[in-house]
Amino acid sequence: HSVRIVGAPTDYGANRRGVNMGPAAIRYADLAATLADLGLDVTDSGDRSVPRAWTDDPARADAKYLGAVETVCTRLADAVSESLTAGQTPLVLGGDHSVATGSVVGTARDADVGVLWFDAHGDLNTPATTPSGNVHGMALAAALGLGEFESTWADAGIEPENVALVGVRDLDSGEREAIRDHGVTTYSMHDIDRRGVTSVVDEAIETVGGADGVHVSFDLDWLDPSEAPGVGTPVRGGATYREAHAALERVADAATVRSLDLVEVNPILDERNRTAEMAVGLAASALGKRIL
Ligand code: DIR
Ligand code: MN
Ligand code: MN
Ligand code: MN
Repeated sequence: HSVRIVGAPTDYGANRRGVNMGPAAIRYADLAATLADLGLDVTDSGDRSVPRAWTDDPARADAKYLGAVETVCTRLADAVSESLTAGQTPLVLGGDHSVATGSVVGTARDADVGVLWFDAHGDLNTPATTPSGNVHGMALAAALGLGEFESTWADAGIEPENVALVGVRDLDSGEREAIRDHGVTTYSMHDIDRRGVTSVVDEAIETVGGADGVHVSFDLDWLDPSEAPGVGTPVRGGATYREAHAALERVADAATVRSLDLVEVNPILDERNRTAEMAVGLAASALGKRIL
């Protein structure tokens, strides 16, 4: 089994500078060696180039740096698709979560895929509903072609019934409406409390389908901030270390992981790179590491 690391060092989708250093931090946490120890054949394709947009032009308060985000996503979609054509599972390192629109577009090209979105947040805002103007809070809406994203990404090939949000605990009112209106399967932390994470993940996998496998988009802020402090928008009450590993071990067992994002690691906000180290351990679980 082969894996291709694909860096996407951008922070245009987030209000916190520093998340663009996420790919470097995750590499320094020994990603490649850790995966090679599992017997995986690992290639690192380096980082996608990111435009140098020091000013947002044309400035849009309701979708900051949208042009730069779309450029990165277009490049990333091609890199993800090329990796799959070469028989290598793309492992995308963010960068803020806006890059996931590119990952989903690339992985769903000429394929039937389900999407599992592990996040404290819904990432279902559009420019019309966003409270922040940050495009990382719109990444899933963009991949679904909702609102004004109909004109950019509507042909991504992902429908709401192919998507499950897992473990959300901070939704904006426009996101609740999007979930209701489009029927996006959503499991909150409350569901995980009641049913246990493996039962929730099993159901999510069944729900999203995907004859060609699932795309796993993993925002490190899904974890509790006590486990993963190096993120821009921490929310209390997140997954424990063990819940996160159990979730991804279950994904590795019960689904085919076609592609994987690890996003929102911000080394400036981190403690001695522990959030990047967490990301590396979780990548190993998602790609087949077993305790025995
Ligand atoms: C918030 C935060 N819902 C927004 N979203 C984040 O700005 O749209 N997503 N942080 O990961
Ligand atoms: Mn996110
Ligand atoms: Mn998030
Ligand atoms: Mn498709």
